[in-house]
Order: sequence, then structure tokens, then C-alpha cells
Amino acid sequence: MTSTVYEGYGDASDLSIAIVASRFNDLITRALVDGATSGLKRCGLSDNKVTLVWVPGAFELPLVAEELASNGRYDAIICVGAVVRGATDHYDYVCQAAASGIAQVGLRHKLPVIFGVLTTSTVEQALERAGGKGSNKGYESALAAVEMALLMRQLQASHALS
Ligand code: INI
Repeated sequence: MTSTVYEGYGDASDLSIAIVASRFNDLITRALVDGATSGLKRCGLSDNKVTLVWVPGAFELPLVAEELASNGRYDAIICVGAVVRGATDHYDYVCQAAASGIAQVGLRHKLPVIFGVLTTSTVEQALERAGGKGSNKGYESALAAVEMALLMRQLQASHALS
């Protein structure tokens, strides 16, 4: 039998969340940013609780996430981007750097840093996942950010009491 269960639900209206978005493939990433901001609004965050920072490409997401995580003002950071496979291995390097860099920032700061980066073979597949076929990775990332921020808050509060 389970005695204690933690889940990241509750009032999210006092959370502060930053979105870091890459401009590369901006037709897609703007749709992801729109999805993320509407997801955060749906969770009860007002506009003044959401900060948006643009970077050139997905490769630059971890550095800015690190800077924002270091200042301690945010309860979660959402990184959004779109890496589309081209004819070269550039894709693999950019995906790898973005994914591992984003994961490292989260672990280093014990902060939810959400991987809202699409990695697809074609632009069409990316558009489908940016709202074109109903699902929007930015919106899903916002829900994950809020859930994780509330969960970390609960876990840290229970740890402080014990
Ligand atoms: N950046 C992306 O965000 N998506 C891509 O598909 C992409 N491709 O294919 O090259 C991309 N490259 C740019 C990279 O993220 C950096 O901005 C650039 O290398 C400068 O550091």
C-alpha cells in the first residue's frame, strides 16, 4: 500500500515561468510559443508572470536557460525550438547539444527545465506538432512546466519539514 503520494497539482497563479524560444524555423517556433503562453494562461498565470526570451537557434537554448536558472526568479523554464533534419549531420549535433544542455541546467539548479524542442525529419511533421494536427508541443510543455514546478515546491516543502 502507498502511504504518501505527491503530484504536481494546485494553484499555479503565483508561479513565474520563463519561455526561451529559438528563432530558427520561426514559423514553427512562434506557434510553439503561442501554445506555451496559452497553456500557462489556462493554468492561471497572468501575463506579468511569464517572461519570453528569443535566441537564434536551438543550440543556444541551454546557455540562456542557465542564465535564467541562475538568477533564481523562475519556478520553471520552458525551452522551445524546432530542429529539422537536413542533408548534413548538423541536425544531430544541434539536437544532442540542446537536449543534454537543457537536461544539465535542470539537474544543476534542481529546477524544471522543459524540453519543448521538436526534432523531426520534415518541416511538415514539425508543423503538425506545433498545432497543425491539434497537438502543440508548446502547450504540452507549459502543462509539464506547471506540474513540475508545483511538484518540486511540494517535495521541497515536505523535505524542509522532515
Ligand atoms: N537551429 C535550430 O533551432 N533548428 C535547426 O533545424 C537548425 N539547423 O538545421 O541547422 C539550427 N541550427 C542553428 C543552431 O541552432 C545555432 O543557432 C547555430 O549553429 C549557431 O550556434
